[in-house]
Amino acid sequence: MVGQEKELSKDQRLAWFKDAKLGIFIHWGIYAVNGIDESWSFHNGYISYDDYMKQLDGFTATNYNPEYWAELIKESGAKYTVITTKHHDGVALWDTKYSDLNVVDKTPAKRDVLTSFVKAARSEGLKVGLYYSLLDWSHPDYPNFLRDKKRYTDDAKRWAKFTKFNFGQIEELTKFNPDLYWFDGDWEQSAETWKAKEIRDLLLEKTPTTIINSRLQGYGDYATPEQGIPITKPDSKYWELCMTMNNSWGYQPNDTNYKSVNQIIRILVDCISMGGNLLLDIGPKPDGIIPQEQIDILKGLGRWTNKHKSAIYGTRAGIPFGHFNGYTALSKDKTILYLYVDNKPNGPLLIKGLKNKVNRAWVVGNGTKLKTNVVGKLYWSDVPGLLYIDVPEDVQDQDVTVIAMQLDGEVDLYREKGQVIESN
Ligand code: JFZ
Repeated sequence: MVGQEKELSKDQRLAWFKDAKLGIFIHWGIYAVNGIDESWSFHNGYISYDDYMKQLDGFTATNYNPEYWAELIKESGAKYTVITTKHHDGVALWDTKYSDLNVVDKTPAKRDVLTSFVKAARSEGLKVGLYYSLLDWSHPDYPNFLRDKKRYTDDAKRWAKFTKFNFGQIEELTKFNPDLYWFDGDWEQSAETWKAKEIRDLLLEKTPTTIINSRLQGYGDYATPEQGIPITKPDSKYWELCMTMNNSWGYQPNDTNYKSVNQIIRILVDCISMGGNLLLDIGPKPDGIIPQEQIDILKGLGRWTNKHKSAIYGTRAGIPFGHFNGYTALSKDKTILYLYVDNKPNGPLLIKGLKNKVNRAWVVGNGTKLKTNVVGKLYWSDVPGLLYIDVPEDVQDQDVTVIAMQLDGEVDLYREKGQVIESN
């Protein structure tokens, strides 16, 4: 880079990500044809490789409508979307010139289904992330094939051939100028073997604003706890929880174990309260239709996110547990405290240990002003009183009610054990 053009700082690159809170992940591939585990089903021997690859013939994309996908994702309230450009099975969704194992050459879809989605998502104002599996269990020069069958163990020449191929495909993806790269499968090789640093340098050279998930053997930008919701706030300043709607990443009609809209909203709030993002997955059918259950969840989420925008986007992690019996978040400037009420209150809400004066409290997405009432404040003690807020039934949300409190300044908490009156 030229002298005066300084490299963007990590904070600058990740600013949109920190504010985004919700993304939609898409696992679309030939595994949707039989409705089986993406790639792992042949790797683990639940189906032979040849039978797995027969699914190529069923990937039609007949009803694929990328504009509708993008619209729906936008409607959910997501600010970004991440799509599988190539899973561990090596089947590319774009017209790669480095292998004919792609949906253009090998499936009845006969077209690049990635470019049109990237375009549609961008027209909806969504940031676009590309998922790419570093490992490729189909490539003739990749060492690992089946769980119990390797192609080779030590062969620098073959590995060099694979590396060339891998960099070739990655370079093709850079042409999309992705806002985010979501790598996967890094665990099978070391950073040195993947040339992880060179990959990172290449991506940032081509797209200086881009960001990279954690699965690049230490060369990523943010943490990705998978499936499990963290219990305490992750150490990483930037993190994202990726999660399925049922128990599968790809389309599996037998898997009806969907989380409810209410549960997903509460998981989103959980992430927000710890300063992270939720990347929620959908798995479209081989013809491009998004299953109705998934559409319903996206729309249900959209109802809530649209109503509560100010308490979602751009917020920061809330106050420590103990002050309020539930999730909280703060506005960027830390002067508005948001309370997420995910159960029916059985009396007024209680906030303890808040030193600030509350200038105004209201119901987000509804505007109703609420009365606050401080009791038990002793004039001679530093310990704040008990702050009560009544939330009338008619202003409560069907899923999670959000209360905003404008404080008289940056949030200031009493974190001591209390004033000792008598010692013994
Ligand atoms: C990976 C893939 O293998 C899987 O098929 C899916 O695409 C998912 C999003 O990512 O699975 C992983 C990767 C990492 C962990 C768990 C599952 N992990 O770090 O716990």
